[in-house]
Amino acid sequence: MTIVVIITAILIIIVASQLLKIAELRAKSKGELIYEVSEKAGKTQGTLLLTFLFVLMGFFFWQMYSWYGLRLPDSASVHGESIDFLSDVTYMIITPVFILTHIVLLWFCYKYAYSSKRKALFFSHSYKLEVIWTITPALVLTVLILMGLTSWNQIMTPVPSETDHVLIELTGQQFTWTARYAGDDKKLGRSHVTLIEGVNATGVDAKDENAKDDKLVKGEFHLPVGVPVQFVFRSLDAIHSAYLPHFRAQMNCVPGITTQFNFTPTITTEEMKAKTGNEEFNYVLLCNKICGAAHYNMQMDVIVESQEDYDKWLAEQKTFVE
Ligand SMILES: [Cu+2]
Repeated sequence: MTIVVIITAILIIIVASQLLKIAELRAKSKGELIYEVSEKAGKTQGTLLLTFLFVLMGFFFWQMYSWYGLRLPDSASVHGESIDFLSDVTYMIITPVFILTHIVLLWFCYKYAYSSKRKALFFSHSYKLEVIWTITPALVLTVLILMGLTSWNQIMTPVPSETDHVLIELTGQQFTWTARYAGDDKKLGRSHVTLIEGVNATGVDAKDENAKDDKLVKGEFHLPVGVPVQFVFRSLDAIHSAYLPHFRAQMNCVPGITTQFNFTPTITTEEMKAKTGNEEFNYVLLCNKICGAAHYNMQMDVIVESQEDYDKWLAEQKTFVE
């Protein structure tokens, strides 16, 4: 069947090109100039491009209007505000540029469509113009990239160990997440894939002193509001990506190495429910790397709550070694 379709397509192309040749020969024999663009053809193309401008702009504004409400709610982390600010600034710059350049591009196609009454201006180059359109985007991009790098450095610097913080390891595997809390010693015990056995699904070394008070959690994990959370990421199989959209955080989980990220939650789950007017609202940890058949279902709920509620919840969780 596939071969028949391919052969048919090839035959159609051959027939079309032969028909075109016949038309050219016919025109030539009548003394017509075959490669000359007629004024009518130019006008038609110009009108089509102008129509496309209206369709494009119509669709652009329509999607801005109808999909605006689908954006994420306000950032629920400290650094997320600077990411949102960067995103807003970028959109404020590129949106007018997009609209203006497309209006000019497509309007000119219509306005200056070929006319035998007009001669095109020969214009080889202008240093002044070249300098303007090189320097302007370069300056804008430099400012945007410098702003981005500053935010990136703030975000990626690990929380200093002397600062009061929560240390959590997130391990991804097809198709589930496991969270491990460092416990009272604030240190995660050693872990290795070769130690995976039975309930020890992430390969924590039970003999390591630091592992004794570690707590493994599935399904949902809790965070105290206003306290920096240092995350360490691992993967047991494919590459996964820990994505916490409401906190504007994402980091790849790569087998064989650990990666890290930290953020400070600013809004509790209850406050966010009130803010969004959605009683069902829940922060989520998702996998954002297509890692296999059940990738879409690889998620964990995140509960942000007061320090007291968090302490109470954590106390109820069992330590790794009992
Ligand atoms: Cu995954």
